[in-house]
Amino acid sequence: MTNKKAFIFDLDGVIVDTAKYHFLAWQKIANQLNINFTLEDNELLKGVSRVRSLDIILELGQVTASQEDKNKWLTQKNEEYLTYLVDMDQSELLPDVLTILQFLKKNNQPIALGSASKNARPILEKTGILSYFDAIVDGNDVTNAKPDPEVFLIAAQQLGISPENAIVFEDSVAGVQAANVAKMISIGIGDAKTLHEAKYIFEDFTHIETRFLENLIRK
Ligand code: B16
Ligand code: MG
Repeated sequence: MTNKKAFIFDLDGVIVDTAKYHFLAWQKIANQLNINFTLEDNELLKGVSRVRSLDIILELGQVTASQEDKNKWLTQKNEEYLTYLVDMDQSELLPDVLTILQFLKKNNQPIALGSASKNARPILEKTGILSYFDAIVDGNDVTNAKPDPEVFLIAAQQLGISPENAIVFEDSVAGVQAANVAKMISIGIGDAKTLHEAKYIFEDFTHIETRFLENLIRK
């Protein structure tokens, strides 16, 4: 196999399940503000930037706030979130993530991260997979959030691969839409109903066979 494709991975919900930690950290802020914030509400925040996440929570509670207060809560939320990352290690990788990364590396395929998170690097380091990534594009590098394709376009560009030859693994609807807008091959990881706009959908990486990846590379 000599063809090269860009394989771009989202982080939260694809590589690790950090949504549970985001939830606990946001819930602390919501409690402080007397806003009822449930696990179901947390679904609205997947793939969404930190700033937009706070706005969604404030909208849920019909709370208006000054920019100063918002900044304070954003800092507080991140400090709380970071406490959950302290003990993170390779055991937090979602099933078969490592197998897929190893397969792609063995086949000389360029790999990038395309995430909204500003905490992406420490998470890749702690889970021991940083060295697999040829490019890392995260919330620190983009101005437009998904469904804008910016994060994936920059990732493909950094890998030196054209968008049509890029493959994106995503767990959020906005992320799948961003990949589609970029004219990349979108692969939804998660619920088929929710991610129906994706070109291919798998419940998780354990359902992706080597043959499927080989075909993607050959195309
Ligand atoms: P941070 P992804 C996203 O990551 C999360 O899904 C989303 O819930 C979070 O608000 C966002 O990162 C920002 O994260 O506060 O760490 O900068 O799914 O795009 O990898
Ligand atoms: Mg995600």
